[in-house]
Amino acid sequence: MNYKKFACINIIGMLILFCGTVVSAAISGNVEKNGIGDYNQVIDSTTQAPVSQADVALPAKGYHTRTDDEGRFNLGAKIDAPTIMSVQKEGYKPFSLTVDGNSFAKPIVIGIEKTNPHDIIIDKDLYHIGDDSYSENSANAGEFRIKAIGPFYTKNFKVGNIPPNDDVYLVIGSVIGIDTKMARDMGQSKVKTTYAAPPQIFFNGNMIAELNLNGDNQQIKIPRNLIKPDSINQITIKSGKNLFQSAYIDYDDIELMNLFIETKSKITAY
Ligand SMILES: [Ca+2]
Repeated sequence: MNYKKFACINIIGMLILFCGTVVSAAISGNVEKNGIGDYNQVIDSTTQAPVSQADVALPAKGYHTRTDDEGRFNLGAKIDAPTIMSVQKEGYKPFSLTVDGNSFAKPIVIGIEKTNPHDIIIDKDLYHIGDDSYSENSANAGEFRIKAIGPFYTKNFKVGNIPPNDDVYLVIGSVIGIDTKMARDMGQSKVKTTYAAPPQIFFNGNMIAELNLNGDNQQIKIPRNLIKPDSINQITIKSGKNLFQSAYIDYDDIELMNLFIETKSKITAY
């Protein structure tokens, strides 16, 4: 059962390091529990038991499969450029991971986590935000398959009664295609001559963060005073503009998937 002793990879460690200096909101770390096994498998990150009948998909490629009784799955689709893979199972937090051709050189084990009572799943679909006009060198442009919904995404969702002392985070499962200067400097975008302003995240009309990098599981702390309990709240994500195009407005084309709200109890020191 060696495969269960999988290594933890901190996918966004670098991200936090770089984002921390530029966004106004706190982005906290979250360790993705992935590793290498004997076959591709989805497990419960707490119990390590296999998760059967989980939906595994590459939405941009229109590819879907399900895990078997042992949580195993095969990806029958060829991955030649980074794309978003999702794993969905009732009762679990929606999971996504940016994968490329090397991701499945060896089988991977994906740990998914049960939802907490106060978690709110806002959206589990994949969206392309922008204007469908982008450079072939854009970060992950090769994988844009779905049509843009326009330069912004917005969604209303119900918030219940969140425990008053909990910290509340907006989690963006995966985002690809951001062509900021930082994404270029980090090697995520190959666009040499231009870059774009970062996408902006609004909560009930207030900007709470800017996204400078592509990556998985980006967590944005939502100031509690912006949250309207027992009422409808709104999240909006606006694509950044190409800062080197003045003749017309060119929005940065990005794709994102899995938006949810996570609450965490503050750790009390005694
Ligand atoms: Ca564009």
